[in-house]
Amino acid sequence: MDTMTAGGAIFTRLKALGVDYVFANSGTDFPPVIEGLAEAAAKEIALPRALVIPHEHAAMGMAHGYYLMSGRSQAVMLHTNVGLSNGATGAINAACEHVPILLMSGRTPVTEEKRFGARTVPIAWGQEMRDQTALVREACKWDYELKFPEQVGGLLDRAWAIANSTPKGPVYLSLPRETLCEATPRAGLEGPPSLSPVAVAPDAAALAEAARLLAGAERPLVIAQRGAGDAASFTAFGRWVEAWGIAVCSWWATHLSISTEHPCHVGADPGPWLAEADVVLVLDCLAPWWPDRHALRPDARVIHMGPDPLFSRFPVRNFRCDVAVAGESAVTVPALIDAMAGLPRDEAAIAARRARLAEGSEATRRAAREKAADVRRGITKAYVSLCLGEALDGLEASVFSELGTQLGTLKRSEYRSWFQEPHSGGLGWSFPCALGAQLAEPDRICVATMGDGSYMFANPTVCHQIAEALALPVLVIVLNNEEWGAVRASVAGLYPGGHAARANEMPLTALKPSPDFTQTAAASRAWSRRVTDPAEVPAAIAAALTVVCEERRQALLDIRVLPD
Ligand SMILES: Cc1ncc(C[n+]2csc(CCOP(=O)(O)OP(=O)(O)O)c2C)c(N)n1
Ligand SMILES: [Mg+2]
Repeated sequence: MDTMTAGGAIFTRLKALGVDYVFANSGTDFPPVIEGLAEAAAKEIALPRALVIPHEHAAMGMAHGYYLMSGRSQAVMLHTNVGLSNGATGAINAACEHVPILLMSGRTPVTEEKRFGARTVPIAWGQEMRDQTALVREACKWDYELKFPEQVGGLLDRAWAIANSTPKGPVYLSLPRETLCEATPRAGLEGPPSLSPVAVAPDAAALAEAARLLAGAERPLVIAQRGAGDAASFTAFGRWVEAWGIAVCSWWATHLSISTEHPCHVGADPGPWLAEADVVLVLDCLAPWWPDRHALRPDARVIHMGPDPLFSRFPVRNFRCDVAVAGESAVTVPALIDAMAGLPRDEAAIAARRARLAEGSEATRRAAREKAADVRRGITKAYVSLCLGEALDGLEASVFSELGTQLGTLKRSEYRSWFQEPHSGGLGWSFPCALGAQLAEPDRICVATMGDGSYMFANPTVCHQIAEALALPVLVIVLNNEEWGAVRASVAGLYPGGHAARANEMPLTALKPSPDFTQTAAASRAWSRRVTDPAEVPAAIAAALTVVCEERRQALLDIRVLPD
C-alpha cells in the first residue's frame, strides 16, 4: 500500500482544500512535518507553499491579509503551546472579523520513551499542557486534536468546511508528534473536499420586512463597518443607496462599503444622522454606534444584517434589533436590493433626500480636507491621510490602517481599497496583513499605515525580513508621534482635566526616545526615509511609491506627526 507520514499528509490534504500557503513557524515538534514535506516533494505530490515566518503574530496577520484579498482561507502551523500563544492575538483578530484560518500547532510528545517520536529534549516536558487548545478556544469556531494518522483527511475537511461556513472564522487542530510520525494511506488525500461549507440564506419574511421598512422610510440610514460584500455587491450597494437616497455612515469601518466620494457617504460620525433616522440598517457592524453618546429616535426601527446579525459569540451586545437578516453581505445586499425593486417610491421625497445628502456629504468632506491641509503647526495624521489619498488616486491600491491614516480625509473609492484593524484591536496587525495581501496580489500597491506603537507591536524586524525574503514590495508609513496617543486620548476622555491629563507627561503613554525606524527597515535593505517637514510629505510618498512600483522593493516612511 502507498503510504506517507501523517505530517506530510497534512500538506497534501491542504492543497486539495485550495490552500495556497502554510505560514509556518517550526520547532522540535516539526520533524515529521518537515520530513513529510520533503517526502511529498520527492514523490512529486502537489503541495501548498510552506513559508518560514519568523514570528507567529506575523503568520496570523499574513493569513488574515491573504484572505482579505483572495477570499480563500489559508493555513498557519505553529510550534506547540508557546508558538500558539504567540499566535493567539492573531486568532482573536481573525475571529472578530470573521476571517477563516486553519490554525494548527504541534503537541509536544506525550510519551517519554519506547515509541517513535517520543520525548528527546527537556522542552518536551516543559511544553506539555493539559489543555493547550484553551489558549485559542474562545477565538475558534471548532477545535480538536489529531488522534490517529488516518484522520488527517477527514479532520482537515471538517476544519476547513466549518471555518468557511457562515459566519466564518478560525479553527484549530492540535497535532501530537507521535501521531504525525505514523504512516497513513495516501489514497484519497488528493480528492475533492468531502464536506461543503454552509452558506446561510436570509429568511424571506425578514428580508421582505426589511425592504418594506427601508422603502417606506423618510430618513433611512445605513451604518456599515465590514464592507458591502463582494465586488459586484459593493457596486450594487453604491447604486442602490443613490437610487433610494439613503445615507451611509462608516463609523469605525474596517472595510470600505462605499466610496468616500459617494454623494450618500456622510462620513464616520453617526450622531446627527442617527438622531433623525426613522429606519436604520446596521450592515455587518459589531458596534454600530456609541450607546452613551449617540441616541436612536425612540420610534426608529432597526434592521441588523450580516453573517451573524446578533454576533452570538460576543457576550454582551444589545444594540436594538427589530429585524434580523442573516447571510454574507454578498448575498444579503443584492437580495435586499431585489426585494425593494418593486416597492412603491415617493420620487419627490427621494430626490429631495438625495440632494440633501449630496450637499451634506460634500460639506463634510470639504471641511475635513480643509482642516487636514492646515499644516501651520506641523504634520498631522489627517494631513498624511490627505496626501496619501491624492497620491493613490487612480491606482490599484489597498491601504491597511492601524491608528494610521484616516478614512474620508483619505480618499478611497474601490472595493477592497481600505481596511482598518479589527475591533478586537490586537495591535501589530496592519504590517503583516499588508504582506499577506501583497502575496495574494503581487501587482497591487499594498500600503500599511500605522502608529509608531503599532509598528513596534508588529515585530518590525520580522516583517521586513519577510518582505525581503518573499520579495513583497509593501509600502509602510509610520505615523510617528512618539507615544501611544490612543491611550493618552482615552485617559483624557475619561478624566478630562484630571491629574494625568494635566501632567507634563502622562504616565504610561510615552514612547521616547523613538527608535530610528528607517534603520530597522534598512537592516532588511528597504528604501527608507524620515519626514519631518510638511512640505516634503507629498514628494516623499511619491518617491516611496516609485520604489515599490518600479524597483519592486519594500519602502518605509517614518513621518513625524503631532499628537492628535
Ligand atoms: C496587542 C495590544 N497591546 C496593547 C493594546 C492597547 N493599545 C491600544 S491603542 C494603543 C496605542 C497605539 O499607539 P500607536 O500605534 O503609536 O498609535 P497612536 O495612538 O499613538 O497614534 C495601545 C497600546 C492593544 N490594542 N493591543
Ligand atoms: Mg503613536
